[in-house]
Amino acid sequence: MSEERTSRPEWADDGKMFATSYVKGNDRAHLAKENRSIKRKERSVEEYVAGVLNHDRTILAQAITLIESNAAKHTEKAQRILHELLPYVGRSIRIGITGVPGAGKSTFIEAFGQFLCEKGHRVAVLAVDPSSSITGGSILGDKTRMEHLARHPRAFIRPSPSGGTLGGVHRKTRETMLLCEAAGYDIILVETVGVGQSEVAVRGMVDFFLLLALTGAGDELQGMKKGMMELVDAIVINKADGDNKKKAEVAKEEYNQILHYLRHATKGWETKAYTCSSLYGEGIEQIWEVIEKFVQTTKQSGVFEERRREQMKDWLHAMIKDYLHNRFFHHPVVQQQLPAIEEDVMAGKQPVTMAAEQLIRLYEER
Ligand SMILES: Nc1nc2c(ncn2[C@@H]2O[C@H](COP(=O)(O)OP(=O)(O)OP(=O)(O)O)[C@@H](O)[C@H]2O)c(=O)[nH]1
Ligand SMILES: [Mg+2]
Repeated sequence: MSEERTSRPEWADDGKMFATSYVKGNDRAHLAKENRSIKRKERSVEEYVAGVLNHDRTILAQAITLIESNAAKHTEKAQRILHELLPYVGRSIRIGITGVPGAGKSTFIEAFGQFLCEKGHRVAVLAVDPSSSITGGSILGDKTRMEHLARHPRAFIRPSPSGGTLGGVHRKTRETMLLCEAAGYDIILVETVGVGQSEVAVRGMVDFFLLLALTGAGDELQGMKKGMMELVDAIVINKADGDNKKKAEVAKEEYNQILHYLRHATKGWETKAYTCSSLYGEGIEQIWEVIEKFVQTTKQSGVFEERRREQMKDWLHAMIKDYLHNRFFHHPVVQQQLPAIEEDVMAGKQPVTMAAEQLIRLYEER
């Protein structure tokens, strides 16, 4: 065999959904095929925009791939697409879901997502998984856990973008969210695993933030940071079924007692605890009622709009910081001088502030 290299098959969407690969055969045949595939994928900005607005899931997925690409050529095109779609974004309820590994996030989203689809909503599920930016990530496990939802014609599931910095992952998720809205998804669910940094980021991109918790709350409550509870709009004790049902009710009361003394995440909204069983679909409807009430209340008070406006401003600032950070650390002068200055600082030969100022001056003078 002349070619042993393997690559992903054409039909593997953006190459993240399937773990399949094939061995290239006859050289010329595969070259022709690749050319065709590139041509096929090289859509114009207009084609992407029209496709997304027409709810074409294949084109939506391809547009997201452009957003996720780190190639300058793709970024530029993606930004033009986003610009065209701006008038069509924002008409959704954005819901963040967090919880420790095993809390049942995927199971909850499977049940909640199906419930919403059956009510006539169109649901997009996105994930912010900080680990996937390091390990490359895989939604394979989640795809099987969200088996039914993944097949639902009104649902769209997209794994966490892999590769790049945490800031990059957040930007991509936000922009993907906007694309999904333009494609008619009126409920956006953003899942994140509970590890601090990402929760703050997800709070910054959603309207309603939900924490899935477990019983055995005694320990968990102790370990759970007050900061976390002040970040969310509802705490849902999951797995309230079987032997666990009573314990879940007790945990709910305990949480409510503590919540009473904490600051609420959203002005004019009291964060409370609830129970549900994602596995058996119990309590799912009530959670939707809570969210509807939240949207109604905050829209009436203006808090809903105000938060979204603030989020846009924060996003802008975060982007600028990210950009400057990258420019600075990739600058040849900084790269050349930094090691020595680091050494000086670590050896106590130079105060940190002075060292920082010196480096920044070098960078600005370049
Ligand atoms: N009894 C019961 N089990 C549940 C419930 N929800 C989830 N589980 C189980 O808990 C385990 C973990 O659920 P997942 O949905 O994978 O949890 P997760 O939070 O997505 O976990 P990570 O993706 O690892 O962060 C699975 O074995 C589920 O079947 C529930 O309501 N009741
Ligand atoms: Mg999961």
